[in-house]
Amino acid sequence: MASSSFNFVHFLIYGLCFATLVSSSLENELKKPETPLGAINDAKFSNLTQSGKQYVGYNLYMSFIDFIEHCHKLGLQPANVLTKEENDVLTTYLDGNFADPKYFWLGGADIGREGRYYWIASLSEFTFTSWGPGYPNGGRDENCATIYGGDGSWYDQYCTNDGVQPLCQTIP
Ligand SMILES: *[C@@H]1O[C@H](CO)[C@@H](O)[C@H](O)[C@H]1NC(C)=O
Ligand SMILES: [Ca+2]
Repeated sequence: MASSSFNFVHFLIYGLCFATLVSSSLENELKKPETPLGAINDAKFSNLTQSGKQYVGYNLYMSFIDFIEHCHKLGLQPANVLTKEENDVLTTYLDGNFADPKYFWLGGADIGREGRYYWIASLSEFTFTSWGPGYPNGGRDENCATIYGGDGSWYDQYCTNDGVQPLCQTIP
């Protein structure tokens, strides 16, 4: 009698310890420190634009939705290009620091409103553009914008294409 209640008390104590261990390791899992800004893959940043932001591209390949979340998780924004000066800074950076084919996602899409591209981070419509001749031309099939780092021209692309590199920016 004494022995079985002793065992029961042990059972309770072990159970409580186990539950505490599990819950504290779950808590550690949730409290993972945030990744420092852009700090993966030895990321190198572009020069500053006049508006005070820097672009950062990665030698990774992913779909548009994964790209948007990639930048967001790093505390950055998907890249937007608001002026010719920004496109020039960006193109110099991409051309000088990445190997071909260097197609990068821009943070813009015409999902939901065919033909009207907007920047994901601000929801504002494209004003400056640098579309390649004849682009965008993919209609309702191609709804996400890319930039070719070799010359700074833009192309619409299938948003699900997972062979495009992510391009983020610091928040100016
Ligand atoms: C910064 O600008 C200079 C002058 O245009 C250029 O030579 C250099 O490659 C740029 N640096 C980066 C990281 O793009
Ligand atoms: Ca489209």
